[in-house]
Amino acid sequence: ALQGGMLFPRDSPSREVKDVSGLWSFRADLSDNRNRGFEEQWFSRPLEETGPVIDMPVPSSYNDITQDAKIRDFVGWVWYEKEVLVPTRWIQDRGTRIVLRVGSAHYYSVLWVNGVQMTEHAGGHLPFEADISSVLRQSSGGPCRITIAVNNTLSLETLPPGTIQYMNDRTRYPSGYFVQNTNFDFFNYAGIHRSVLLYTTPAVHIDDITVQTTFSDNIGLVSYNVSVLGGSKAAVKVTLSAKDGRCVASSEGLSGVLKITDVNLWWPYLMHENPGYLYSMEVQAIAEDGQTDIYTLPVGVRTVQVTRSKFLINNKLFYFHGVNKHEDADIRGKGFDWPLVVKDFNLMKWMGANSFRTSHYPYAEEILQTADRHGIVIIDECPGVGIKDIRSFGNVSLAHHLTVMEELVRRDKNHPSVVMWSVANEPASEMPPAGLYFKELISHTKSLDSSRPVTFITDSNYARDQGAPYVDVVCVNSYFSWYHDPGHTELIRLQLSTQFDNWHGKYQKPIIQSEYGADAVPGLHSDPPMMFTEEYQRAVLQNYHSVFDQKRKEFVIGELIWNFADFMTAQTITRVVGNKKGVFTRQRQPKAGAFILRERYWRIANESG
Ligand code: GCB
Repeated sequence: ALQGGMLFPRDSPSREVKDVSGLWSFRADLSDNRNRGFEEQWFSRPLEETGPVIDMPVPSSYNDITQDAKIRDFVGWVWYEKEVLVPTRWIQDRGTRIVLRVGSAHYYSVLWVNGVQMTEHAGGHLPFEADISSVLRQSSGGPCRITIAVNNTLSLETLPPGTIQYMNDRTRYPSGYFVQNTNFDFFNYAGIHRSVLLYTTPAVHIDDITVQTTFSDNIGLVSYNVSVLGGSKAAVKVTLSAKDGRCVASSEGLSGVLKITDVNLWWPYLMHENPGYLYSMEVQAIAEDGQTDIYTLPVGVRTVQVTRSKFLINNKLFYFHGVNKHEDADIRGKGFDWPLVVKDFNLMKWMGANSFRTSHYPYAEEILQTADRHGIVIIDECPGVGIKDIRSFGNVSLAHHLTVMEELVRRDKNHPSVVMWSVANEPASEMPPAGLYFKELISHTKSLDSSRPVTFITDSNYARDQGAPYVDVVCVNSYFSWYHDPGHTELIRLQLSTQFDNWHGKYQKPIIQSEYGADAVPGLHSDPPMMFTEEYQRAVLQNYHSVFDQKRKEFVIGELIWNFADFMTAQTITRVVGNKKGVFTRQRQPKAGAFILRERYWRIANESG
């Protein structure tokens, strides 16, 4: 099990946050063995003393920042460095803990401060941090030189998995030539993708908070658990305030239940005139010497329930009409960017989308916080995409997958917007080892969080899928008239009805169409429709929709378009400068399909409202 919590760093009367993102020094290790940086210990001195450096913005993928294809397509270690100034009072006050936190870096990271290794982390989409107080105090107010080496190589033991293939035919490839293979189509953007923060806490500090909520009639119940580190005898006080600042409940002790009369529930938008309602839960940990740590967590009170044919939020029917996304945009790649986040939420609301799946990896915490506030529902997916090789079902891979789920639940457990966990996308779930693999993975996830349903997304045949017995909701991807029977939109209705009846007949579980769609190169037109035109994408959508409309009266509980926006992919003969299945372009302009969805989603919202 993991050590410690991973609370999102927030300012408070006892805590300070300093964002050290911005321009960093950067070098890709292009040496033949890809290992010169470690051999020459580039972390031990300022990076510019060991060779040439370039400017690299953080957060951002490094791939599209330069004009150099070698950097765009680089596989191996890249080195980031920044020297920052730490306030003297942080250093002088020995009761202050100073923590360095990386929101995410893809994929494997090693972190040094002033040449001393602080931590390493495997996984490109979840945060990691280190207490750097003592290293900083040793250099007594001197500089704080942060070095982060990041390696984007994917192997059978990483999530997502990949393989490195050495090309040994010397008539076609130079010696040492290799390529990175993956079983997913999105570009393997790399670098420091989210903010790097320094933050402080008192020595005795709130390490983690877990809340679970329910209600009965007008009474809301928030059960909480707090863990405090750095001193065993701290007293804990908890107060819950409404939006107007009025205290509605309070409690003492490391765990307890807060009772709210006349509770304002957290509702998805389109279901309530006051959606995304959040209380503020202020936790105080008071050490024996009187030093107090304060952390305030937003809390939404809501319930989630799955029946044989329905999905309920606060005991009301919830139908997912939403999108699959990617963290992807021009220039910055997968780097966090507020303008992009706010634009995407505005577009989702414009089209009446009430939900999205974080395909195919955990998104930035700021995105989940935005969804909490706006009342947009999330299926939170771990980076288990492209598990196709039978070796990826081995024990080492499973152990890592369990750890990643622990990290994901630890980070996202308190978000009311998150209503379901997805442990994987399109694994080879018909392979014999998949049964045991998904049984363990899903039961482990449920042991970490008993309050949310768990699923994985399948594209296997219903009769052969080994993982579906363990999911709460069956999520199916299909691309009728695209990867199967290309051009034949007239087959969609028959094939889709059969797909739904097969799955529901076998499992008696509710079903989400978790992907469907077609590529449309914006501006390409034809009537009658042909593949890759906007008209074709529209026709595929309309055919799918007519079947959704029949089946949502029965057991289909959601539809998520693939994809919200066009996104970059590896270069292959099936992709034209990226995947064009977006209903928006990569620059977030609508194609014809976006207007179809907008009409439809608002119509569905108005029916049920
Ligand atoms: C899928 C994958 C998704 C791809 C999509 C496509 O099934 O889950 O990651 O981008 O198909 O367009 O091929």
